Amino acid sequence: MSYFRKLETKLTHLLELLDRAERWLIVINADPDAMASALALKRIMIHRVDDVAIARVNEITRPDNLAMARYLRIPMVKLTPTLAAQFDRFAVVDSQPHHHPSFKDLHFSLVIDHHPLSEEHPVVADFKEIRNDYGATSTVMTEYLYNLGIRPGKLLATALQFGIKTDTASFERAFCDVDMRAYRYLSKFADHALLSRIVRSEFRLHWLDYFSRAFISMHKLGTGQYVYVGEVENPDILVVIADFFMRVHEIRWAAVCGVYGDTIVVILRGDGMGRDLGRYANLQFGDVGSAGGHRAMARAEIPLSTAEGRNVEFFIYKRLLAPRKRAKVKPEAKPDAKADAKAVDKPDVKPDVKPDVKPDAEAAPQPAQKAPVKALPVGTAAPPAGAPGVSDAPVAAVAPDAPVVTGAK
Ligand SMILES: [Mn+2]
Repeated sequence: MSYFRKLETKLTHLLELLDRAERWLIVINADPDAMASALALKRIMIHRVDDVAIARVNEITRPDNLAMARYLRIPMVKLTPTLAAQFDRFAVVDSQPHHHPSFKDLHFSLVIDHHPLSEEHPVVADFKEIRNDYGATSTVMTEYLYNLGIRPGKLLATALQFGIKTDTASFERAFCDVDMRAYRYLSKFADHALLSRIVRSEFRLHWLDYFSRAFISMHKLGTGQYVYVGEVENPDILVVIADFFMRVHEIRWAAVCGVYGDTIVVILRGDGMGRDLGRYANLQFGDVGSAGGHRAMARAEIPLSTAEGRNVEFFIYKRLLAPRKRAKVKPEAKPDAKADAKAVDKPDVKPDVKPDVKPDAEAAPQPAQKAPVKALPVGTAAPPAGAPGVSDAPVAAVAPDAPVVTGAK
């Protein structure tokens, strides 16, 4: 039985490119699919070239990605010009040369990816394989290993499984038949306990400060919950908390609010079946900031000055409760200002991933008019800056593998 397509010609071309006198550097924007694909390519190259190493252009901060790198012993160094100067040839997997500014200075001889090709940035390389129809580059790499007769070791097989699992969101996102076949094939060699250990590395210790703040400032809003976290060093933690609340059976949707610098950020997550959160966000906040998104995930960003010194927790709570009609929304409201919030919020979201918005004629928002306005419990005001959990560390840019909280203590 053959699991995969026959790749003889393709792989002959690949092997012809590998010269025993040359040193190769595999460059990645490290996420699970990229790390696994790099590991597989390294395995293919290792006895065929003088040396091969993996370099990443980003910091890894997501706990599951850190766990993957640690438990699967993925050897990686940070890409620097000094490092690059020590290599003769460059490969990039799970990305294309125009995807990251750090790739720009390198000439890539090999590109293997599954993101859509861009007309503006055609990929030029001695060897290229762009499988837009595949859910993961790890699938392509599994086909290569299979065709080359290389049986993946335990760590490599586990890495490739995690790459496929992540990029297809455990086969809940777009995937094709061969992704599934590759996953099944790899499961013969992978370590299942190790995989679940990685999958279950979901949180980081210093995030728990934010969780404890969230748990003491929960306010029921109909079938949902409004949660106030206070000042955050990175708004991505709000996404982590909102996703966490969506795992609670009784909670149909959650609005998680925090203050990031001089901006109030509200992250909304829902089960996709109830209210349209993108429209809700726009109705409640479109007049004072940028607000919008999809049915199940939305975001609002409001200048802190809008609260005019009022208690931010209560200010947002009242806004979430207020019945609003579309007519009241000012025309300058930007409904889709953050429609691509997903690209910021979610890990591993690639250009080929379609938003999970389902057309729904009954998408009319249902502002929570009926929920009674309750006085907020005492002691739920925003913790002052410098309070436990509010790090003084400089705020780092959002890492490509967001959601993350960087500048960890
Ligand atoms: Mn990928």
